[in-house]
Amino acid sequence: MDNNVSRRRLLKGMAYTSAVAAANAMLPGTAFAQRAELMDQDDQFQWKKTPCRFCGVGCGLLVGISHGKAVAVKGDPASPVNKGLCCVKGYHSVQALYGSDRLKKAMVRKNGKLEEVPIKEALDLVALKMQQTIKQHGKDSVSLYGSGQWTIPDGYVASKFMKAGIGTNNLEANARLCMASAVTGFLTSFGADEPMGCYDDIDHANVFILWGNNMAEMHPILFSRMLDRRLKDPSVKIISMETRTTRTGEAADKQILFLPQADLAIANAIAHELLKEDKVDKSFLDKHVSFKSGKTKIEGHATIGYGLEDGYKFTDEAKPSDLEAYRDFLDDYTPEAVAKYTGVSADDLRYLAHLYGSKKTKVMSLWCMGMNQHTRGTWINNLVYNLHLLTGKISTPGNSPFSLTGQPSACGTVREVGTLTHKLPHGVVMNKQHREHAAKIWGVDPDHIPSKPTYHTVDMFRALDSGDIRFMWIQVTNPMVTMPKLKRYREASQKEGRFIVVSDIYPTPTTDIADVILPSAMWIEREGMYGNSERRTQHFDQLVEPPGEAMSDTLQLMEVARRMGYNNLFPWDDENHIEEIYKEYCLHQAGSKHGMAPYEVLKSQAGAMWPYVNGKSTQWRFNSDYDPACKPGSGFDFYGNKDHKANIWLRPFQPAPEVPDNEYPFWLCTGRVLEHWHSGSMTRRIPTLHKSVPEAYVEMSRDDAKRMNILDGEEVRLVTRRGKMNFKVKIDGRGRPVDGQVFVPFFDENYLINELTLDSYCPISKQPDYKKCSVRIEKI
Ligand code: MGD
Ligand code: MGD
Ligand code: SF4
Ligand code: MOS
Repeated sequence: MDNNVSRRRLLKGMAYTSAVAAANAMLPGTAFAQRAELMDQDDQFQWKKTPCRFCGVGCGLLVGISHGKAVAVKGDPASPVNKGLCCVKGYHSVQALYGSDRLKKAMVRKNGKLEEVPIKEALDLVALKMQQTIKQHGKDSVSLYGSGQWTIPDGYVASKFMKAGIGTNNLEANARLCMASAVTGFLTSFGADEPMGCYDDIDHANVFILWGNNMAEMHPILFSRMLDRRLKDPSVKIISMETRTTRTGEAADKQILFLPQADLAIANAIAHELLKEDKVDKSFLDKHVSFKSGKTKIEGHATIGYGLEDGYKFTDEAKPSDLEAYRDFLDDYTPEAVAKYTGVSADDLRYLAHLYGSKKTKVMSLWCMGMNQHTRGTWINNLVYNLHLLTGKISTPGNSPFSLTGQPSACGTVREVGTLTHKLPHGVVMNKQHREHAAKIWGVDPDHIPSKPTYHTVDMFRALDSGDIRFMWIQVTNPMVTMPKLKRYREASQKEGRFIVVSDIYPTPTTDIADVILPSAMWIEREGMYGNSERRTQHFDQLVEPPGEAMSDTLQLMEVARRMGYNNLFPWDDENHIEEIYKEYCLHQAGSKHGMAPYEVLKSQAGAMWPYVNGKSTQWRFNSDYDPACKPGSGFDFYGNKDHKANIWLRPFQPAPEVPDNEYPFWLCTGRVLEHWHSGSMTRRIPTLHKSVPEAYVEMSRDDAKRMNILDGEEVRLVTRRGKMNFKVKIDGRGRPVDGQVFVPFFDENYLINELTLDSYCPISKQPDYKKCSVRIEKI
């Protein structure tokens, strides 16, 4: 496609303006230096507050505006999240607004070629196509695929449009690829989504245990906050469990390498030791914990039950259990037995148990994609909660199992507003009362909202392939880079009779397959809110004008919905629609368990945390000293569950669906690097960031390379059961895999690693596992 070629040329030929190697800025301490420099600059700009547009840490930024352009960034000292700090992506974030190939005009495919049209015409066409498709193939033949980078109003309007307007549950978001296991983990253990603690836990904990989370690169400001805590109190310990050596492991007091998928057994071994050594909090267990065993039934082949398509049946019912049954269950997980297949020594397993169990420690566990992108993602979330529940180290300052989010509003928009097939802004579609609650606020008949979920993300693309879905509108996500087993889904989108609409800010491999491209106004080119990892909602005003005819995703959705006749659902005038939408959304969440801070509060301060009750953010949920939803004086009250107790789950170790064998002898892991954001569409247009990591590569261990006679920088071919691709080898780079494993980042659209990854997923959360499949390395 000519579009494609010209984009490649542009990205390759970009002028490299800055000589600062961004990689340096990740070294602990440098962030502080940069901040000081920026603070020194005199006030020639107007500084306006906004949350950062990139990761789920949700740093508060001050953006310097001059002559209608965003020209500088500094950390907002008033933000309790980052206290004035900022990482390289934050500092350079405003440059993402100004790439020279920003989409400014709508485009429509005519006779195979994309042609510019006025945006009103493109919106007419989208509405017409949606109506025609519904008429011909039914409501469930149209779908909307959104994002954890959607603002809260985008997600709210999307949900209202699909569920209250059209009457279909064909709404999903990319956070399914990211946060779904975290959600099902919370729901099965506590009956309520999102962390009980908050970032202030970092300032109270004295032991940090990371479960496969490369925080130094992915959550850099929280990582600095943790290092800062250790500087102030040298007895603080940071333990990084990881499958390959990263900057996080290097900065930790102790690194513990483990084999992929082994985390399940490790968590059980720690629990085994805690019980054996009597390091459990008996009174907490008696009062606040229920035991559950999963009656897991998988029918069919052994590797089935991982969301592959061969008609498996997976059931996971909860049966009541007890402490004695749990003790028996853990017999298989002695440190010696577990050491044999996890790569972790029995001594290290005992050491971890000692840290969790010691009376003197306040423990914070942290994780992200290592545990969530996992075919037993729900289970491993449960198993880490078990450790905090056994020891009663939860919901108090510094004692905190903390599931980190990735995207700026994966929590705020996808999980809270509920832009998923089974969700509503409050509750789930399967629950009649929840449907009635939503329908009342929306002013529709409750029966208009279908009670059955339709397709989760992977299934939605499979339905596009089968033809059950004919129309897909994609906003703020780049699935033609980021879906697993990509080739199949790209081919699906190109089949006869499929119509794809893409809203983006730059040309991408996803706009390449579009029939209509809508140019979007991004971040501070419109008003909005994001919700970060610690339940903090943050507001930003429109600070600059969007380019050309670019329009916010909220307005695009409303414009199409109105053209389809749903005017009564979207009565707000364009001037203050964001305020009105947010106020309506708050009606869904009202109450002491999930009340949201009023619009005016969000406008005036650096965010507020829900449950926001009586003018106050709640920092620690389920603890009656802090959380007004708890029964007063109860100590702890896990009110998400009917019995007001949290669940300890008996969950076994099970192997990954695809493991290395003779034909494909290596593990392939994929993930991120500090300088790039996901598919790289924005960060590859920021010269400093692009220059620091200009191209994807495969990381290999020095010994494997030596054994195979492969040199650093040499090209090799990676082959999986799904595809093959050539990469340059990187040895002893920033990340260092152990023998038998390789790692490839996914930011580079010229190397679509997802053509090689596997689309199997956790059968409970439906989140795919991008962290492991088997691969062969061929010399060329
Ligand atoms: P990844 O690179 O996806 O990052 O943040 P992370 O999850 O920290 O995952 C790498 C980790 O997976 C490694 O540390 C590895 O040890 C672990 N891992 C591999 N296999 C296993 C396993 O079997 N079990 C366990 N427990 N761990 C394993 C992701 C986060 O980053 C997300 S979700 C988003 S949306 C954001 N994206 C992003 C970005 O694109 N760029 C930057 N710079 N920051 C980002 N922050 C967020
Ligand atoms: P992004 O690059 O964040 O990746 O995957 P995606 O969401 O697909 O895509 C965001 C798109 O929105 C970009 O094209 C950007 O240009 C555009 N954009 C930016 N601002 C706006 C806006 O305001 N409006 C509109 N309409 N568009 C905008 C992320 C996904 O990737 C995630 S979250 C995870 S956790 C998965 N991780 C993962 C992995 O670890 N390994 C591999 N191999 N693949 C993965 N894929 C998943
Ligand atoms: Fe932005 Fe995340 Fe960096 Fe904070 S840590 S500045 S939120 S990318
Ligand atoms: Mo990754 S939400 O998108 O956390």
